[in-house]
Amino acid sequence: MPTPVRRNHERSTQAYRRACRVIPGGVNSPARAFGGVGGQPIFLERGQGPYVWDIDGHQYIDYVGSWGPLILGHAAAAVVAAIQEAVHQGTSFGAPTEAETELAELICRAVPGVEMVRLVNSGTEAAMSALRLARGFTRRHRIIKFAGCYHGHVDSLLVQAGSSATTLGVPNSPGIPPGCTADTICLHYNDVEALEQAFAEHGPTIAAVILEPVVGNMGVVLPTRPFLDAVRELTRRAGALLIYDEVMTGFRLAWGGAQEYLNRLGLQPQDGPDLIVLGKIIGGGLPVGAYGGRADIMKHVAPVGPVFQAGTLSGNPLAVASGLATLRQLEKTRPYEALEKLTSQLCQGLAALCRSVGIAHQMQQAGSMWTLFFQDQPVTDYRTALASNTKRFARFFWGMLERGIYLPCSQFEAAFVSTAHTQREIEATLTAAREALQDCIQEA
Ligand code: KE4
Repeated sequence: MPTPVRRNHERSTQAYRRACRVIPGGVNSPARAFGGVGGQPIFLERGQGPYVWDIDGHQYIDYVGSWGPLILGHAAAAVVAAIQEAVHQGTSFGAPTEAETELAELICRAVPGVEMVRLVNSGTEAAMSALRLARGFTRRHRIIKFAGCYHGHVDSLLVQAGSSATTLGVPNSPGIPPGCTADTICLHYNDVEALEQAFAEHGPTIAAVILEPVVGNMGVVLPTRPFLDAVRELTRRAGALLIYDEVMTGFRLAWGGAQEYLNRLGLQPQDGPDLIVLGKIIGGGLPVGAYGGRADIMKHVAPVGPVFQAGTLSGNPLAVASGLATLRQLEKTRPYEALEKLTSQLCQGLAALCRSVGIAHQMQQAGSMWTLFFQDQPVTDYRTALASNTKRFARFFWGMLERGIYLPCSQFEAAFVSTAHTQREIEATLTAAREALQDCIQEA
């Protein structure tokens, strides 16, 4: 099989060396550091539709989409126009604007269970604020999270991947005092028994359970119905709050996010979460996060209530204009069925190619999110995710990159299809994958 002429990444190499002198690891987020695939990150300089170009002039079909925000593709006309119009009015005032209310109203209209919402600047800030609100509202301290779910770099959530037993959190980063994680219980996703045990032991002290309702951060993993039923029933019974972290899935899986998507699959319990965390797509590529939910809970947030949270640039007009333009386009076009269909074509094609060369694989998809796990068992939690052949993933990643396909640089991430991707990009991706998978066999 022809292996591609290795692309020249000379300018990226120079840029990386220069960046490393002044930025830790040369990147402003470790997710971009290529740690999971080896080598050095390539530096990008332009995006248009489903494509990005690196500083050595190479073009790629992009399945990262800035890690989820760019559901409309790069430099979508409506988004660019909205930002251009807004920027001439000024970038930020530190005062309320009507556009923020319009974005909040749209989110309340779209996301089931959101009666009020507060805009912030990132998914991390939204998750951190939602946890503080849950603790303030319930006057309890304990939080339950699940290994493999990521909610941003919140001190209290950076805990070891728990064993199946109820493991009180141990920080998994220096700089986090043990006290920050002492009230965090880390369980395995889809593990109903461990959840029941945790509530049996700690129920009256649990403020909230937070989870990704469809996981993207260990690769794409779907919940089971019994798991979501247990999460909802146990929190309700114990007087704890249920928080859906939809930073990745909000406006990604459906107009109503994961709740609507899971409902269609018969996986969403009748009663939804009490609070929802949002980010990524609601900023359309500019920094916007949000948390919202029941009005009686949200009214505990300052200045109405005692739970403090603030932010200089929260809801700034530029980011809100970008988010509003994105969501209005999604509301108008409702591209979700078409997105899922195109993504299924890609996923089925990749799975067929793996079968044709005899590579163990698990193709896991939710809407326009997908992960090709290199292993032979379904991935249902962090333990099974970690059983994947990450060396083979790295080989596949580089084989695809050299053939002009830009995938997330980790086996434990979701890839994304945008509304800018067409049949053409899917076919080109499958052509590249046919050769890249052959390389994987030779390198096994
Ligand atoms: P940010 O603070 O990065 O905006 O959002 C944190 C966050 C919260 N919740 C979920 C479900 C998320 O996926 C994220 C961020 N996702 C990662 C990618 N898996 C962002 C990439 C990065 O950290 O650079």
